[in-house]
Amino acid sequence: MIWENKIATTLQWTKEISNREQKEAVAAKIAERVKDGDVIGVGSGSTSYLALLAISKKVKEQKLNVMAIPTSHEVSLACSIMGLPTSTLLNARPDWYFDGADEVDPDKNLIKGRGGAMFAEKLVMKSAPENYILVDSSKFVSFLGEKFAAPIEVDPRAINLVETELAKLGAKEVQLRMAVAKDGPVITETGNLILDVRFNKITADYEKEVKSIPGVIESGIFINYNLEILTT
Ligand code: ABF
Repeated sequence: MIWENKIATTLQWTKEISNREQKEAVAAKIAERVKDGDVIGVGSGSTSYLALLAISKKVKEQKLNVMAIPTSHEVSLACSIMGLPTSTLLNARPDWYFDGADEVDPDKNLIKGRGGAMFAEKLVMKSAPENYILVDSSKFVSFLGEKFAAPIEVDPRAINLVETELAKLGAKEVQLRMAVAKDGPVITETGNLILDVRFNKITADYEKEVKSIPGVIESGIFINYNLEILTT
């Protein structure tokens, strides 16, 4: 029953995907890269979900032996529903990783974390020798922070300290991310809170300074990662 509900929820969610045609075209491109024996890190979000659908279809049709390393419980569940075996970074190393993004700047730096999974996404991305970021045309910006706030995962005990330190760094706006039902804050899979932070323009220095505040677990600012952007 739980499984049936989850599948129904997932199907409902996929009906609402923005720029779906573009995302499906990029998903098809990444599926072409899959080969027998691959261990693949799997990011979160709707583009990753469509990519996972395309990959699992190819895996079934060609009877390939592929292992996924998911970046969230939701992705683990999606892999399970699609019949893809999963592992973790403790037991396997990804040959390559794919994921979506919220913003991509001209130097291929990213803002990610709308789904709150940026900590696991960074872990898997950093562990993989090849990374592919799948984006539709709406994701390109001239500087990071142009459209989106930067998400920062924070230990709940540090929330006041981090907010004070962010203000010193020049944050324009800091918002505690709330659950969709607005009945409480979003709690990440590792039991932390998320602050969505607006700066005028996000730089590499901000990424380092934010990370150095005690209590910050990780940010959704991805600077200088070894990655390839796949788009339509
Ligand atoms: C995840 O998916 C997040 O890091 C990023 O915020 C988001 C992109 O979502 P979508 O593909 O639905 O636009 O990877």
